[in-house]
Amino acid sequence: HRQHMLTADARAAEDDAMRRALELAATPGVPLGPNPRVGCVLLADDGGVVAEGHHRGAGTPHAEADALARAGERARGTTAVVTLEPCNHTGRTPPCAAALVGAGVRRVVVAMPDPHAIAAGGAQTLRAAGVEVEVGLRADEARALNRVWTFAVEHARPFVTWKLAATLDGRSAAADGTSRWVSSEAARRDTHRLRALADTMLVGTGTVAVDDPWLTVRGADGRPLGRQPLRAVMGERDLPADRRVFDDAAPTVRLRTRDPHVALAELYGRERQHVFLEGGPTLAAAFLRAGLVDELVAYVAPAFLGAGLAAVADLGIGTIAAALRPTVTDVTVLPDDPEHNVRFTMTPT
Ligand code: AOF
Ligand code: ZN
Repeated sequence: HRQHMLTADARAAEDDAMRRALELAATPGVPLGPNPRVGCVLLADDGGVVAEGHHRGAGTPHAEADALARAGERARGTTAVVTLEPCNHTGRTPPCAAALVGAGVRRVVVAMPDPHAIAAGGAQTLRAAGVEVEVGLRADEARALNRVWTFAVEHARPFVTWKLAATLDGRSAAADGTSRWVSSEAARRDTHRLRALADTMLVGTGTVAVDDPWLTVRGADGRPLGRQPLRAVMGERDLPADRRVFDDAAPTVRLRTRDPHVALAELYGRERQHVFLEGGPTLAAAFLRAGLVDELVAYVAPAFLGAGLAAVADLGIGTIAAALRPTVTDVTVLPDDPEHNVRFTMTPT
């Protein structure tokens, strides 16, 4: 297909529109998952904005459909600038590629291709209908915007964040099993902020038996806040029904397996995309050994126990050269924390 020669002005207008579409996609309040965040801007020939749209969560119109509805007849002859390749499938809503063709859109500029096999193929459908398509404008920003969704779809499993809290000697609980106050209040607040970004809390049966955590997202007053992530308890051992994870503050599933691959496959089947792994040491070691930790968040408290439970169980490492050394992407001394806890954010290498 012959592409129009774009003038420098037209190119600049499309780039501005893509920046705006990324901004629209990130509109606060749009629920995270299972759908990606997507934005769309329709441009007239003179570079003026005809309409804007964005996606507002699973089951609601896609960004393109939202923009087309706002534009009405004025969509004819426009250039659609979209952060994700228009979908080609009938899912919870009709296919956007066909809608763009039907509305008479002349050109489509896309940031990133759709990694979702069932939805992909929109660019091809558009080209076959005579619409010009360009893919790749600000692709990195679009991927970053939907970092977790993109990862989950590309790997057909949820992204896994392992969170640990430990003393300077790497202990997560004292010899008597008490672990509540290893990290500071500031660190625990920060943990709740991160929990709220995930859609699943994952722990082993051991943690439920011993620590009896709620695994809910709570505010400063200790009350559960807003949308609660799914609680998943992995392992074969039976648990007493009176454990806190079985209360009605949030849904809970049992994953009766010891294999992290199997557990993640089951969670992906339930449209889970971001697992927050919160313990204990056996489960953490199993995920690390399986290469199924994608991000590590470690809260380190300036305290010593000298005995007690290690943050992670045996990894089969016998010599210093074999140490696991994740890449540190951020180190923060938690602000306003009289206990000076430090948060490391890391990615495995
Ligand atoms: C969205 N919003 O703006 C675009 C999406 O079954 P559905 O209708 O919920 O479709 C979900 C898929 O559609 C999604 O995973 C992605 O591949 C594609 N495009 N999805 O939720 C949008 N453009
Ligand atoms: Zn769509």
